[in-house]
Amino acid sequence: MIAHLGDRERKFLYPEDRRLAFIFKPYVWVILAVVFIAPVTIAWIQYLVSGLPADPSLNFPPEKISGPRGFPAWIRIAHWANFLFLTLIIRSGLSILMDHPRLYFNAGCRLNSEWLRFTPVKVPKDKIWTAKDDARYISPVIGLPGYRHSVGLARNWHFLAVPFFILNGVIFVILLFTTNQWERLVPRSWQIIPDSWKVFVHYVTFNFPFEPNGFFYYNALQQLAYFAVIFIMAPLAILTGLAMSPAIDSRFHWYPRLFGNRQAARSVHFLVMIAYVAFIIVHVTLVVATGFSRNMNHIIFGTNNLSNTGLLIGIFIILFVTWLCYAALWISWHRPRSLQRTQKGFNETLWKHSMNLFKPRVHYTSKHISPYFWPNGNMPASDKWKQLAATHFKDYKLKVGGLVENPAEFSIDELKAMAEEETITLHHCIQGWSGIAEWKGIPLTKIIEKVKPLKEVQAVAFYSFGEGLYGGIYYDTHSIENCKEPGSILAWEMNYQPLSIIHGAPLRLRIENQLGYKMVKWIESIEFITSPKTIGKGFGGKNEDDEYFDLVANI
Ligand SMILES: Nc1nc2c(c(=O)[nH]1)N[C@H]1C(S)=C(S)[C@@H](COP(=O)(O)O)O[C@H]1N2
Ligand SMILES: [Mo]
Repeated sequence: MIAHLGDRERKFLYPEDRRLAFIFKPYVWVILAVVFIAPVTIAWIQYLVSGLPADPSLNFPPEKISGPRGFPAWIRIAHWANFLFLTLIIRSGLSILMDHPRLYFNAGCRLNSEWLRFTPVKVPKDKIWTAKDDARYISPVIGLPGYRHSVGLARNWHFLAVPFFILNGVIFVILLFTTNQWERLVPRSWQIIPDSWKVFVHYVTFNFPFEPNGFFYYNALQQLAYFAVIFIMAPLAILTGLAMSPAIDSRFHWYPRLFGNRQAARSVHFLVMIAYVAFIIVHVTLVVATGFSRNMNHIIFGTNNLSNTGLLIGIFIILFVTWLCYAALWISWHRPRSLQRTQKGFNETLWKHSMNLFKPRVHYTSKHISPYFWPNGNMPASDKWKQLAATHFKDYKLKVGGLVENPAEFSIDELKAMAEEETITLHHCIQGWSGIAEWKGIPLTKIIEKVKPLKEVQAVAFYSFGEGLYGGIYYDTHSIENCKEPGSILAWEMNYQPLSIIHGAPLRLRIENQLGYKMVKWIESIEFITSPKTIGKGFGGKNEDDEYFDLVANI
């Protein structure tokens, strides 16, 4: 799939070290034991001591059951649409996950505090280890689009599929409650809990319970599982997903805290994915084991008979979705720009009429500052920058030009004399990590007032001394409105210390309602422009150009 790319890209996407790992913190093993082994053990003890509990399904012979019979077309369509969207969402989610293959419960991603890592690598202490170095490879058979550091493409798929997944779910739930179909899914008495336990004891002791015909009703555990998938897991997946967005954190600061913080939300988002995968495995196994042909007729034709046609069509649908997965992979690597633009087409409009109507604000205090802050990006290698760094940037001048009335150059001392603003914010890296830091620097509005951009200026480009991942000067652009937001500063200070070399000395950008890749480090110059289309490859920044990062950078 990536054979047509350049050497440099291929080496990065398909590295020699492609190992994955699953390394839990010891306490996680204890929790896993309690959550999984304990119920099974208790069920076995109950079985051995007092025998098999009565099967609750036998209390409800089908002729006594009122309520829906069979599955109308809208349920069958929603079921298979959901299959497609979940496939896209889970596979692209795995690619996103591998770009920062560690899961935490603390907002700052403290070193060695991850409860689970998918990489065999321990962060080395004796050299700079950036978040990009840390990204892992995942096979394109499992991830979409797979390989290593394909987070940009993966997010495009994720955010393209999510609105459709939600729409499908909303239509499904509305129809569920405007018909009598909800009666089959929604438990109406707490009796469901002890009944589910009894069914569970049957399953785990390999005494298969009486199998109700799903056309009429489900057994208690099955009902509970379907209920949880629709009314607990799906909402939780959506809500934790939203909690990771910089646009939401900077506007509704209370929101990510519902889950603890951004990283806890990310961990829960992952756990919901695991629950989905576990559900799918059990669901498919039982569909196969309990009358495959009949079950497939239920969900394909809405009929209740033993013909094999439903099964054949079901297999055809599964093959078709597999083919779509392959097509998605091909599009990712051969038509990445169409993908990037389609995603933008949907989500920019959605965002414009929702999130962007609210004002972003800055909210953290010094007690939230993270002890560790992952670094990212390639350090500048030019002699010019090295010479400036050697003399602590005393000869450095920030060049500001482009479409302005008064092009100007400023030394750091001159900037410091003009104005300063301090912020404490949560940094949202697209790769998944975050960190809270204090920043101090000059508000961009002050520079804008000094140089007086011309009327036609819509955007501002920030150029770095450093290069992008695949070479060429690192740059990014912002709308002029975003540059005027409170907290939009060129920072020379981080956590009350002069900005360190690795975090972007002498100056770096902070624009807080955006993802981290928009915050150019090691800034050499600023240019006022009419449109981002006029520079680089025209997509708004180095990462958007070369790594297909989101064109809507605040999701
Ligand atoms: N010049 C330059 N600036 C850059 C990058 C880069 O690669 N080069 N990476 C960006 C990304 S992806 C992130 S997440 C932040 C990381 O900032 P930090 O290194 O201070 O954590 O810097 C941004 N600025
Ligand atoms: Mo990033």
